[in-house]
Amino acid sequence: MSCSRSTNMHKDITQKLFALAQGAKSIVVTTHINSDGDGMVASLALQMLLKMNGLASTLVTDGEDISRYGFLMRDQVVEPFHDQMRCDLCIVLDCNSFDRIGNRRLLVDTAINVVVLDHHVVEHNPIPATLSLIDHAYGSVGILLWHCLKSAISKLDASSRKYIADCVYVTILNDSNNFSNANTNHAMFATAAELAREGILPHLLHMAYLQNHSAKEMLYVGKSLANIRLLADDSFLFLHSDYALAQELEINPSDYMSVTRWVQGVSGLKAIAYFREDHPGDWKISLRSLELNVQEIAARYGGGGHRKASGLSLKGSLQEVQQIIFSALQTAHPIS
Ligand SMILES: [Mn+2]
Repeated sequence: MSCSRSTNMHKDITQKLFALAQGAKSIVVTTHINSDGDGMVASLALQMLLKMNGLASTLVTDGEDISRYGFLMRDQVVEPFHDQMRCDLCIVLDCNSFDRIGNRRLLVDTAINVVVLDHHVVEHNPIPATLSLIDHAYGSVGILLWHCLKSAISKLDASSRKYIADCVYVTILNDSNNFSNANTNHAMFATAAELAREGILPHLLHMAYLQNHSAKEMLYVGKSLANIRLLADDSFLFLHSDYALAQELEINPSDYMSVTRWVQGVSGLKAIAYFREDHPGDWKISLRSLELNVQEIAARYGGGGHRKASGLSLKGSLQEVQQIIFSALQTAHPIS
């Protein structure tokens, strides 16, 4: 890991980004499918930064419910993707692959210029970009924005800076799971200290973002936890939420927070695999391990992420997809 590097070598791309933005008649900011509190919230921050510089943009979603970011909404311009959408400049955050952008590939393919800002390892189908900054040393893409657009952010008034700091802090809460994931490091704390200096209130952001669960969501989590199974001499923990559960509770599972966070820290495990059935036979799988390289497994099946935390999609019955993951974990490489 090049963690120490990230504290010293932030590359400020403000000039290049703003040159592209000023030359564009229309700007889209977007992120990966199954958006999360890093990509989506970093998009909110970037839209604000552009707006404060007189540059209008549209945040294009996949149509997902983004109400859980309601506490960060300030007249943002957000539109779900449709086929007729076009833009001069398409800025993609927290994603560098066509595999993770879904139908919004059309926006990238037809844009005059594309900017990719990300902190994931480059896997399949990289998105070609006019300007790209991809560095896995950053704990969240929000942290990347904070440092690499610093010369623009520092010129904002105090309240806009505070807004962007709030957003960046939420991206940290999301990607570090409240400073508990393996990406928590000196650079992340140093960034958090800078954000605190801008006046953010971490306890309120924590409550608004990480503790904002409905009773229904807790029921979904609880019923998923009741499915815990231990395999391979109790070294693999598997759990799942099937489509029937989502239907029973009348929820869209992809609108909910990660169930894996509730099993992180279970002692004696080599790996955790969480299986979520979003449509019948259509499983989104999250892999977590401190010992095994789960990114290799995810990449083999068209997914991606980080060595210790990755995701992929598989089709089949629960038994079938669990067998695939079980075999892959048994032959997985240790993290060197
Ligand atoms: Mn991220």
